[in-house]
Amino acid sequence: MRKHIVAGNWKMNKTLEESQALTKDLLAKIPHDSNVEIIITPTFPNLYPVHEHVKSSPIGLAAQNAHFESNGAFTGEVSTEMLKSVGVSTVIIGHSERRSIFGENHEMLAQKSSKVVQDGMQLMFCCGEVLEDRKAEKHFDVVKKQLEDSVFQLNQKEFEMVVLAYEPVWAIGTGETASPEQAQEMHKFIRSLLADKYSEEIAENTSILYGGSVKPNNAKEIFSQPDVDGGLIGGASLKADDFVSIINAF
Ligand code: G2H
Repeated sequence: MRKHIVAGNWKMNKTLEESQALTKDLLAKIPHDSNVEIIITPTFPNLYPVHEHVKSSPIGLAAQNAHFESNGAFTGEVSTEMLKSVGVSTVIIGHSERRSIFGENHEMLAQKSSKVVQDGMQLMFCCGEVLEDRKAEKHFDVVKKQLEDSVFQLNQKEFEMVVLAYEPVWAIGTGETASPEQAQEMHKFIRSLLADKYSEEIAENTSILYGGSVKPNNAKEIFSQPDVDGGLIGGASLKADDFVSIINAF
């Protein structure tokens, strides 16, 4: 049985005080007996303070990025070892904002993916097409290539540490959501790629999350699709009530 996961991607939001306040609010409101894996992703400086709040709770901690080297002259970067030392167990790699704003290419994403899983962390790998690709009906090809050129470089054992997130770029922070049918169609396609590349077992066991303007009022419909195993939530993860109602949509 694959895991249901709801992950909040806080992006570049929340000061120390605000991060702690949101965490406390979440701890008071989340279901403590849920079968949904709940993850939050504060900014780097706020990971450890938030870890202090969530360490004995059902909330797991993720980082929004990591470098592929362990240490050295890489000004501004953070390694997986450092992240683990402050209580982080999951790393998001390949978010479209990292690709488009910070120029992360397939090669870097492949290196980062390897580093994360080789350090024993859960890798949350994002993929998704831009609007032009969808209009040109190239969205399946684009997503396939994104996976093949990076995260599919992992071997079968390493891939057991992977969670995928399909995030159509045209739906990110825009208020536009893929329809439940569009999400299901892509998730099913991704699962078929996993079966071809790895095995039926990997395909069956890998959680595939949907991301892109998931809100309390559309989460239930999206999560009800058979190949949608949860969500990567941006804007709506910044308010405890919204995030908790998305968790409760399962
Ligand atoms: C997509 C998503 C979270 P939002 O980036 O990764 O953000 O829910 O704000 O569209």
